[in-house]
Amino acid sequence: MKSILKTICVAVLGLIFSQDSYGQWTGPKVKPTKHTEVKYGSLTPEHRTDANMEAFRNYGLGQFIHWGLYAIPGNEWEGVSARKGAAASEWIRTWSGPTAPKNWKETYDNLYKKFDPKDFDAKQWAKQAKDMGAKYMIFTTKHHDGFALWPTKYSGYNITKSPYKKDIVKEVVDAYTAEGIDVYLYFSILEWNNPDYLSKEPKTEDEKKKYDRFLQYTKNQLLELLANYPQIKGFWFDGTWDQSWVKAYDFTYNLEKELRAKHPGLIIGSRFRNDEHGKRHFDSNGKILGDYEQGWERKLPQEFEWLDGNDWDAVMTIPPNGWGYMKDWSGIYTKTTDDLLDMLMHTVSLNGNFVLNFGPDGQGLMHPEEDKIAKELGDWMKVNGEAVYGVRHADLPKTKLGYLTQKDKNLYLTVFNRPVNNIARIAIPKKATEVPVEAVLLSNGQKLQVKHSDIGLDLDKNTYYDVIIPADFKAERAFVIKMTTGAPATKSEKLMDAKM
Ligand code: JFZ
Repeated sequence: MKSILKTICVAVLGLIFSQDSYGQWTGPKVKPTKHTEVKYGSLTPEHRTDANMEAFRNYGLGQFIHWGLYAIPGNEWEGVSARKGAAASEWIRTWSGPTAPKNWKETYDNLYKKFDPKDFDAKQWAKQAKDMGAKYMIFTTKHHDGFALWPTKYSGYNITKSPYKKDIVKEVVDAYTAEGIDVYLYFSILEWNNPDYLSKEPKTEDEKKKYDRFLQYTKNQLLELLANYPQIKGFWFDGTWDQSWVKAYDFTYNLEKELRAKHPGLIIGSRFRNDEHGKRHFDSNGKILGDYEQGWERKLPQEFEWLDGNDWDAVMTIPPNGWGYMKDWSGIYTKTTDDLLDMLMHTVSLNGNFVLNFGPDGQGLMHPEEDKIAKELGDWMKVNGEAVYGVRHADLPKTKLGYLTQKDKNLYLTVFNRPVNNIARIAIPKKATEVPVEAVLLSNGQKLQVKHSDIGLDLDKNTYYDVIIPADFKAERAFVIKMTTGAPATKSEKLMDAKM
């Protein structure tokens, strides 16, 4: 019986996630063929060109921080791991099954009485992020557990009730802003323990009354965040998939309007709200809702075309899943600095921002492995950041060697797969008017030889430029070849196509 129930649950969850959340982004998006009337569509143009949005486009690398009560258990309780009982470390409140501690939810909901991070130093975090090369950061003001890290007037379940008492959101916003890092606030609509919250569409009078109260509370909190922290650049919304929220499209449309009016230039991703037909992220005509695509979570698009010209961010965990602190990193694959650099370059080469998540512990310290990765990424970015910041997708054939990015007349090849013959061969369309003419290694400034190799493959639309990597050049990680482009000095031969 139990196993049948489990199978049904898994199947239902699978359906929900495959259709609504995952399936939609793991391949090319199919644009609707017939036009649908949409009244509650996007409130902003598809490609905003204001200064804030241009800054967003140029960030390249960001930092996500998931911090809240879940940092105290760190994915375990009294020596028992929650790995088999909860979906992720920040979801530990949902721990169920044979490994779950007795009265666990009650224990969790009382953790705030112990939240007293003695080592928390927002300035230290901000300095680390700066050294890593992050240009923006996203901070969890309130996750699904509903606990607010700022002294909100609209709920008693907030930081002032903890022994720590002080406004953590303010400390974070101030410290990062002082380092020149733009701040975005993560905000979960969904709340697990709010008696006014419900996940299905409110039907009865009582449900409607409660949910209306919940909507008002959400609005109050958001306006409060804007009033308290006017420096923020945007919101990163989450927990917006429940039917209650989906059906409240009239309210959410007006709320977005109000937030934007209160805070000109505000950036909001596609996860905030849906149209009146229940379409999330993209409206019924396939038009993006909000300023950038916010669905690339622990996954990356394979093809540039899939993005349809939209701005986007990819948010990534170091462990396979788990955004909040996890004490124990053993027995799971945790991404290496090289893995993350590959994902970073993959992302920026397709015009996205790569946002790496950190989950500090209950005292406010990063996991030692996170410290190590931040340092290694920073060391790499100091040398190669030019290939990451302010660059665009290069409209050239893909290369197996790594990733191409471009800024004006500079073309960057970040080499992950160094060829055994040390010849980095770049395919350029024969008709191109700009081709690589000069090349240097970003790591040491060494000038590299560039040769035109018109290899003449039948029916090939490309010609080739070879950059010679010095055989004695040693690289511990991916390295960047910076090329300057100019008019081709030699023409590509027009060869006769073979007759068959
Ligand atoms: C959500 C949260 O539930 C999670 O705890 C974390 O904060 C993460 C950043 O966001 O998780 C999601 C949300 C959406 C999808 C997957 C995980 N999705 O659409 O595929």
